[in-house]
Amino acid sequence: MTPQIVPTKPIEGQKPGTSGLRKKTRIFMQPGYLETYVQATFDALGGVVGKTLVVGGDGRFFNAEAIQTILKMAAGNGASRVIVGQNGLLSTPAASHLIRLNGADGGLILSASHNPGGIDADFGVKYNIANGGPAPEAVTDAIFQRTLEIDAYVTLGTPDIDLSQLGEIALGGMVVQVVDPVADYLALMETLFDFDALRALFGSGFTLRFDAMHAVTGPYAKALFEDRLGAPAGSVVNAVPQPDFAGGHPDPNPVWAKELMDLMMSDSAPDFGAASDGDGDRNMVVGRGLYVTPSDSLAVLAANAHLAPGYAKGLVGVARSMPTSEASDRVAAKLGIKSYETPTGWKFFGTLLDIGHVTICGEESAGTGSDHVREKDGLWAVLLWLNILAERRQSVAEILTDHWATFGRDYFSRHDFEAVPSDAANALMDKLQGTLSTLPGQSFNGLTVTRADSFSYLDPVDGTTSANQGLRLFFEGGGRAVLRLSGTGTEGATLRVYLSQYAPKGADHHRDTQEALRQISDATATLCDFPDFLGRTTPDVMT
Ligand code: G16
Repeated sequence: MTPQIVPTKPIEGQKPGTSGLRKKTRIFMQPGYLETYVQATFDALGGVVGKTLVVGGDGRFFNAEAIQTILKMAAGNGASRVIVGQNGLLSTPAASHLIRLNGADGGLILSASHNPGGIDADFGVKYNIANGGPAPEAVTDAIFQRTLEIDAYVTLGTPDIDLSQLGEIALGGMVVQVVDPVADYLALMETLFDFDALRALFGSGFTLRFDAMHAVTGPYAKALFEDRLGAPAGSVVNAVPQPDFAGGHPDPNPVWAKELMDLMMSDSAPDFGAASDGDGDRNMVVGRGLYVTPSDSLAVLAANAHLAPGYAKGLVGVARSMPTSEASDRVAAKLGIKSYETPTGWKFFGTLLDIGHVTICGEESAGTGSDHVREKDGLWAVLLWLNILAERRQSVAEILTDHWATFGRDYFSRHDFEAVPSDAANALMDKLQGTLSTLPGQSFNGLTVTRADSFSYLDPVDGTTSANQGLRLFFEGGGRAVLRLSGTGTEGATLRVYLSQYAPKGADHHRDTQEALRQISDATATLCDFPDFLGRTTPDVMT
């Protein structure tokens, strides 16, 4: 079979964001668009001749077609093997694991994560490197450069292949290996957690509600919680992945997982509630009557991880993204281990994990994970919580109360202004950046700024600097506001305002979160002139 060389044109302005390239599905469906981006990726890697890749996605609209395109292109470009999930499905953490397990050269993950799916919603392509993690900036920059000059892509003119049967299929000179998307991932989880203790927990009548949000974690969660660990049938809901996520927004937070939140705040709440996103890397954790912020979840997991077999020897270090609250830093300080503050984006944790400087990482954007893969991992976080609950035999609320009494509480909330005209968002950020040095000492709504800067990160491994990673305002009394433009949106700009306030040991740890953050929120709105730039002061989403 002779590869076909198909002429194409550069696709300008398609710079990969925080997590690969995300666009409206119809953009990806334009003839030659996906092909051009995938060829640019292959070219930027120096070609894929003789290489092994992992390919899979979260099952959203266009997943199946895109996978067929990629398989034919990989074959046309001379790859030797592609490992693909049955029916094209792979959660992001499972894909990361398969890359590592099989010593693959890299992988392509098709997902727009927590963004909605459908022909009028979002699609995405992300390249992961051989460590199983998202490509670093040097690679995504090279892909971007290549999209600007590319003039042809290579494919194989063959019919689609059947991905519903496990086994190997020849595609030209390449082998397509169709694997069970769940099996290897489950086996990995079994090495990290005490499955006997978890079975005993469910056996004792412990109740769980896991909301898969009609996305990829459904089959994983059913196999894990109901089949292996004995949670009653029906503990996992919305478990069948659907191309449009049943019209929902598969983002596990109190706004988009409202049904679960309502249940957990009601009299019929189970002991533990959790949800995961489109591609299974994010998580939400809720106790009876209590939502656990991702920042607190990271801190609690870091403080208690040693209770699970995979972390019994303790942690080497903990990393968090800059906008995430400082709660995990306090745990690291008490444990006498290193803590790291990185820019937003899981790729920055990859290098720290590779050199063994950290064991656990987490982000305010509902991501937590460890050195077992190089992606955040929603089900892993849920299992670690369950393992901790099985050992401590306390409720989520008791564990949190105890945690705050020991470390103090970092009240935290993120306020998002969505679909802001890009010009307005950029103007706001530019103006704030320009005035940063004048802010210390000034008061806004009665609150004085003590420090203001633009976050910049020096990667300890490759020595690269990532500048302009968010503007930070520190206030008297332990409050902080961070402003940053999202890198995962597909419409206009999303301005994220991350607010935190430390309440030390002995302070009131049971206030309403928005109330506890009100003064910082008001001061930030005044300082940044939200009404002037955005025409509004109320965010679209508060999590
Ligand atoms: C992606 C990255 C995360 C990052 C998030 C930030 O998440 O994988 O590491 O925290 O983007 O999103 P934004 O730039 O919108 O704040 P995901 O789950 O969308 O892949």
